[in-house]
Order: sequence, then structure tokens, then C-alpha cells
Amino acid sequence: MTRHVDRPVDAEAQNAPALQVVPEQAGVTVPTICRLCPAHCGVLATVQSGVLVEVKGDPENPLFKGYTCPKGRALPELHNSPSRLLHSQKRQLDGSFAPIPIEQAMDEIADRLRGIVAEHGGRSIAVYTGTSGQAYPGGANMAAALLQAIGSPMFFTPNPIDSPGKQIAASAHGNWLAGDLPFSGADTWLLVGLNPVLSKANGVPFNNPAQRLKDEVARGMKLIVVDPRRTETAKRATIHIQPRPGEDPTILAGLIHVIVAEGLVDHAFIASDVDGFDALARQVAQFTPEYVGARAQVPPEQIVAAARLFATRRGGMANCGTGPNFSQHGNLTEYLALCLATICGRWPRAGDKVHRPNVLLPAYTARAQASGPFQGWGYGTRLRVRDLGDAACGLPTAALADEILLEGEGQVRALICNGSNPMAAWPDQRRTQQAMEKLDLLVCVDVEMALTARLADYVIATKMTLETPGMTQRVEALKYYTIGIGYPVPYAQYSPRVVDPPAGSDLIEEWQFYHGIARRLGLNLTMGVKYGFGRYDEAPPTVIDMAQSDDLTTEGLYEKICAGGRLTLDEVRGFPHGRVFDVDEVVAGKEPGCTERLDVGNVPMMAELAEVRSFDFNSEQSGEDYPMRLISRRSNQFLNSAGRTLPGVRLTRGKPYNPLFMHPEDMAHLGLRSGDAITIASRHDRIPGIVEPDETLRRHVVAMYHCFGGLVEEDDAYALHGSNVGRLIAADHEYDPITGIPRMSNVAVSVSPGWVG
Ligand SMILES: Nc1nc2c(c(=O)[nH]1)N[C@H]1C(S)=C(S)[C@@H](COP(=O)(O)OP(=O)(O)OC[C@H]3O[C@@H](n4cnc5c(=O)[nH]c(N)nc54)[C@H](O)[C@@H]3O)O[C@H]1N2
Ligand SMILES: Nc1nc2c(c(=O)[nH]1)N[C@H]1C(S)=C(S)[C@@H](COP(=O)(O)OP(=O)(O)OC[C@H]3O[C@@H](n4cnc5c(=O)[nH]c(N)nc54)[C@H](O)[C@@H]3O)O[C@H]1N2
Ligand code: SF4
Ligand SMILES: [Mo]
Repeated sequence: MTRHVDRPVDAEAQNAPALQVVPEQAGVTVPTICRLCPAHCGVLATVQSGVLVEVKGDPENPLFKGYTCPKGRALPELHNSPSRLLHSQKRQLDGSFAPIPIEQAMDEIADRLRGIVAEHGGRSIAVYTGTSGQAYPGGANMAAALLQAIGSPMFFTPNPIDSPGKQIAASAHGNWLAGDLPFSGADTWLLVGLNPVLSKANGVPFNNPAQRLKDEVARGMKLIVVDPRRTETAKRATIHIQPRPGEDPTILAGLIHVIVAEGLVDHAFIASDVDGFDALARQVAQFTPEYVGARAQVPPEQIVAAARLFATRRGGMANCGTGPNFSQHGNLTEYLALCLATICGRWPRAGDKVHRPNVLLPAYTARAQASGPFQGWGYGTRLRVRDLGDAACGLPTAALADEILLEGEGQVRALICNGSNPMAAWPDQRRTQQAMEKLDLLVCVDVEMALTARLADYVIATKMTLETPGMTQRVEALKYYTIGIGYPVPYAQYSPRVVDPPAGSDLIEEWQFYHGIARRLGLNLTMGVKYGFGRYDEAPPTVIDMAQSDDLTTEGLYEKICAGGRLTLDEVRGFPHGRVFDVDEVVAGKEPGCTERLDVGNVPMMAELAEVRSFDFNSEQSGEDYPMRLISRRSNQFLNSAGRTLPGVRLTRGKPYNPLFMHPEDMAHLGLRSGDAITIASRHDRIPGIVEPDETLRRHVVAMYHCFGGLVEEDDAYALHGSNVGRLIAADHEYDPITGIPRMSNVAVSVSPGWVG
């Protein structure tokens, strides 16, 4: 606890105030990093009498310039919440939970794991590391290292229920070793089914995306948005294509059709760096604007205008979001978005400024050359269900519940959830609950009694972000995951711990838990961290041998993770408000003899496009019993399910549930008024809801935030905790054969008045 701030006595500054004692109430304000979402905004945190009391924007931060969002500003409520876990919990025989000291919890969990592995083998242990696990560098990697040491390949992330099409598309298309084009300064851009103004996902730079977008549009950028809802992002569009959901491959094929037909492609780039153009041109030939317009229910002229706008203006890439990845054919949609950029030559060229040079990661050579397609699926670990297996997006998470439920050799019997919440997030919540209840051992590493934690055998209570050091290295690494994301400049920040954990608490950090388990099991962990755009320019993996690491601190671990970076952590620490470093590099030319090319005619992707073309969309869309389409959308107040049990008034704004948004004319048609209770039914299951008008939606399309709701048997309390969208989604039909992602948006539903539980 710091009671006063000493100002340095500067003899030369005559006007400087003398040493001042700041009253205790004023607290101490320091720069730090909000780690709730990928943006990792630089913020100011005020600690008073050992308690975090305020988080606000940091005007001195050179990149974020004072920007924050409501979630970041609610960090004090999250850290100080009365329902935050201060002690790890163990399930008792009667089903209740009792606190357990962390060392004892690790002893018991290690014993249980040892027994399960001895009886059923390594594969019976799985880890599912989630969105909130990403706030802690080293945590998920350490969990992966533990699994590896146990001999289990069963490592899962949310990626295959998020945007798995990105990595599958990259494998079919290849990567460009100079990365992506900058958003800033481009004269056109295409965004398909994402809302970066709120989500900070990809596309628009996430240092105040609303402002970035506004600035670019004011400068002259013509934005094209494809979204069934007029989102905060779509409001800035020159052309907003507002189609029926699920028609993204059709629309993208239509745009490519026009660009090819009108000869607007970059012939020189195609000749030097691209294969498969003729195959692509042949496949899109049937996607005429008239066909696309009729199918997606948008004016054909809009398709023509959007294609011309995209192809004839300078700069401009295409980014897709979760919407199209959820609505089937996500791999193909992502692939066509890459093809669109490629046939227009939209990749950095030799001599261009390097867009996203590393700072805390190793420096790399950005080269204007392709790293061709690579095997993206059909290798490695196989699951026992649905003929799914490992792929470039990771093991198919949507199939894990069934993998737990299916008895026999290879069954998963113990699951460790690292900052993740299957019960809130996985498709088919009913099945997920059965799976969680079937496990021999469920461990949740969490900060609250989240939905899944309530079903766990042990809940490991962890420190919160501002109680641990933070750094921005993982944001730099996002560019290796997909295009359109990461800092747009060589920016980095480091933050020491800002506040102590609450007095009397017994909390651990994620990596320490995995390390502690490994120690007890007598396993040595080797933590590998590897990044790269493709087959070239991959930094060698950072390998951390944890053998001699009993006294390792988090700070020491970060040093190891950052070893080999362009700058040292110390250099970055010298700028507590973060810094845009002076990295003046240009893209290098193609290596002599390089024969690698991007591929826009990938055979399986072209076959899938032909399948889309021959699909009888009229029959699919005209179900009388389920006449509406439920699509996804996100709340600016919440990051998935995080903080849902914490009574953050600021976050819920007095509305703790997730309404069903519906066009007012659809509401009138159904005789519904705002706030009415409703039943939302899909072919798979049904949930209660509360309806709310939203004119930004297309008619017959309804939308709901995900990750709300209680356990399956708690539906009747929907006004208190909302409803779980995942319940309406079947995981085992209409799923992608490569990634396993089921149809999570564009779900056929009916909406009827009232809820009878
Ligand atoms: N229907 C539908 N389903 C969806 C989606 C959708 O849009 N619609 N979105 C999908 C997507 S994109 C994703 S990424 C997944 C998300 O899937 P998950 O990552 O599994 O879900 P989250 O809700 O983000 O889980 C975060 C968990 O971490 C906990 N937590 C919060 N802070 C901390 C912390 O500091 N430390 C630790 N250890 N834990 C913490 C929270 O309490 C919560 O339990 O959901 C997917 N599911
Ligand atoms: N505030 C906030 N920020 C977040 C999150 C959060 O929960 N809250 N979650 C984080 C996570 S885990 C992720 S993965 C990212 C996701 O970031 P985004 O992908 O930007 O997610 P959304 O904001 O849900 O935007 C998805 C959009 O897709 C549209 N859509 C739905 N179905 C279709 C379709 O079939 N076709 C088309 N073209 N559009 C469709 C929806 O109308 C919606 O506008 O956001 C991250 N940031
Ligand atoms: S956008 Fe909001 S939640 Fe994300 S890092 Fe910034 S302040 Fe935190
Ligand atoms: Mo996500």
C-alpha cells in the first residue's frame, strides 16, 4: 500500500511544487494493460489503500490515446466483486463446495490424474483452454506442455467454434510472407460478418476501432460490409449488403465473378505469384449478379457496385468474422476472401513499409513472396466421433462433449478448463452438461463460480489480470493466426503487478498450477512457443526447460518467453505507457529461385463451391415450422461469459439477461411487445427468452448474445441470467467435415409468445 507519492525534487524547476503528500483517498495511478480482449489497451489504474478503484483510458499511451471500453473500465468491479473466488473449491459428497488450500488441491488433483492415466492412458486427459486464458502469457502453453508430458494429444481451444475457416483457408491458399496490408490509408475494404467496432476482432485496427473507421471513411475509404444486421460497423459502410444469412460464399463468388468478367484483376501479380486462376474463374462463372441477388435477396446492382468499388480502388483486403464461420461453409468463405484479395494483388510488395514488425517477438524478414499451400487437415490425432481429426485450426472442439460421452478405448475422462467455459460456450448445452457430469475429473481454473465450475470437482481460484504482470507479446503473435489482426505499428507495453490480491486470499497463477501438477507427477515440462507465417521465416521455437525452475517467478517466465525478441523486456519496460518503436523496415524482394505460389483454385474448395451452387437454397429457406433465422451477435458489456456471475451493475446496466432482438414489424406480426416472454425453438431444442425490438435487423432474422443462461434445469430463471443460445445448436449434424464447427448462426427457429417451462 502506498500512502503518498514522492515527486522528484528538481532544483532547476523553480515552479515545481514542493514534495507533496497526497491524501490517502487520492490513491496511486499507474499505467497498465487491460488484458480482457485481444486489443490489450494501455490504461491507467488507480489503487487506493491496496484496492483497485478505477481503470480509465491512458491519454499518454501513444497508440490507444486514452481509449477504453466499458469492460476495461469495469476491471475494478471484476477484481473486487464479492462473488469472486478467493480460495480454490472442492466439491463435497453432498454436491456443495468447500474451500481447499491450493497446495492440497494440487496434491489431490495430481493423485487423481496419476490414477486415471495409469488405468486409461494419457489420452484420457484433455485440456480446453479458453478466451480468458489468453490474458496470461505462458498459461495455456504450460497446460499444453503438461499434456504433452502426460502423453496426451487432447488439447482443445475455442478456435474451432470461433473462426476455424481462417486456418483451413490459409492452408489451401498459402501465406504471404510480408503479411497483410494496412487498413489505414487504403481506399476500400470489405468486411464480411464481423463487427470490429465492438468486438475488436479483426479488420479494423483495435486501438479505438470506431475512431479508426471514422477517420478512414472521412479520408476517403469506401467500406463494404456484408451483414444481415446494420451493425455499428455497417453504419459506416458506403455499401452495406444486408443479405439473408448464410449466403457469404455466394456473395463472395458473385464479387469475384464481376471482377473476373470485367477484367479488373491484377494480371501481373497473378502471372508471377498465383496458381489456379482459371479454375476459380470457371467456378464463379455461374455466380452472376442476378443469381447471387436472387439467392441472397439483395439487389444485383449492389453486387456489381461492390465488386467495382473493391477492385478499382487502391489497397483493400477482405476480412471475415465469426458470422460467416458459424453459418456453414466457413472454410470456403474465408478462402474466397483470400482469393478476392489475391486476384486483385492486395498483398504488400517489395519496398513497402513492413506493416506489423515484431517487437517482443523475434524480428523476421518480411518478403514479397508466397509460402504455398500446406496440408491443413487429414493428419495427426483422430477423434473417435464423426470421423473428425486434427487440422490447422486445432482439434474439433465441438466434438469433445461426444468424445467424453462415448465409452471405450480412448475416452476422455478428465478435463481441465483453463479460463474457459464449455457450459456457456459450446454448442448443444444439454449434451455438454451430460459430458461434464460424466467426467471422472473436471477441474476449472477460473476466477468465479462460472457455469462449468459449478459442475467441477475442483475449481482452482486464480489471480486476476492486474494482480499479475502483463505484456503485449501475444498481440503481436495474432498475425500468425490470421490476417487483419494485431497492432498496426511496432507497439509494445509491459506492466508490473498493479495491485495485490485481496487480503486473506489463496490464489495462484495459471502457469503455476500446471507447473505444480507436473512437479507432483514427476514430469519435466518443455514449453515450446513457435510462430511464423509459413514455411519460411519461422523463428525457432522458444524452448523452456522447466527442470531447474522451482524458484521461477512469473516475471522470470516472461523473460524466457521473450528471449530472442527484437527488443528485450527491459527495453520495453523503460516505457511504462507503452511505445511505438522506431522500426523502419521495408519488405524484401522475392528470393531468387523461389517457386512458391498462392493457390486460388484449390481442388476441395472449388468442389465445395460447386456444391454451394447446386444446393437448392429455396427448399432450405422455406421451412414453415421454423420461419426465422437466428444469428450471432456480441455485447459490448461482456466478453463471452466472463464476469457473468459478478454483479457488475455497470456491466449489466440493470439487465442481466440477453434479449432476443427482432425487427419491430416481425414483433407486430407475432403480436409481441418489448419485454414479452417468448419461447425460441429450433429443430434441436428450445429456450425461453425476452424479446426486444431492433430495427437494424433484416426481417425474419433474429439475434441473441451467446454465453448467457444457467444450467439446463435452470431455464425458468431466464430473467435473471438469460438464455443459452448454444442449446438451440446441434453439434452432430450440419457440421463442417474438417473443423467440426456446427451451424451456430443462421439457425432455423420459431418464436412464440410465452414460456412454459
Ligand atoms: N452460440 C454461440 N456460441 C459461441 C459463440 C457465439 O457467438 N455464439 N462464440 C464462440 C466463440 S467465438 C468463442 S471464443 C467461445 C468462447 O468459449 P470459452 O473461451 O470457453 O468461453 P468464455 O466464456 O470466454 O470463458 C471464459 C471463462 O474464463 C473465466 N475467467 C474470466 N477471467 C478469468 C481470469 O482472469 N482467469 C481465469 N483463469 N479465468 C477467467 C470466466 O469466468 C469464464 O468461465 O464461445 C463460442 N460459442
Ligand atoms: N465486446 C465484446 N468483444 C468481443 C467479444 C465479446 O463477447 N464481447 N468476443 C471476442 C471473441 S471470442 C471473438 S471470436 C470476437 C468475434 O468478433 P466478431 O466476429 O466481430 O463477432 P460479432 O461482433 O458477433 O460479429 C459477428 C457479425 O456477424 C453477423 N452475422 C451473423 N451471421 C452471419 C452470416 O451468416 N453472414 C454474415 N455475413 N454475417 C453474419 C452478425 O450480425 C454480427 O454482426 O470478438 C471478441 N470481442
Ligand atoms: S477494448 Fe476494452 S476489454 Fe478490450 S482491452 Fe481495451 S479496454 Fe480492455
Ligand atoms: Mo472467439
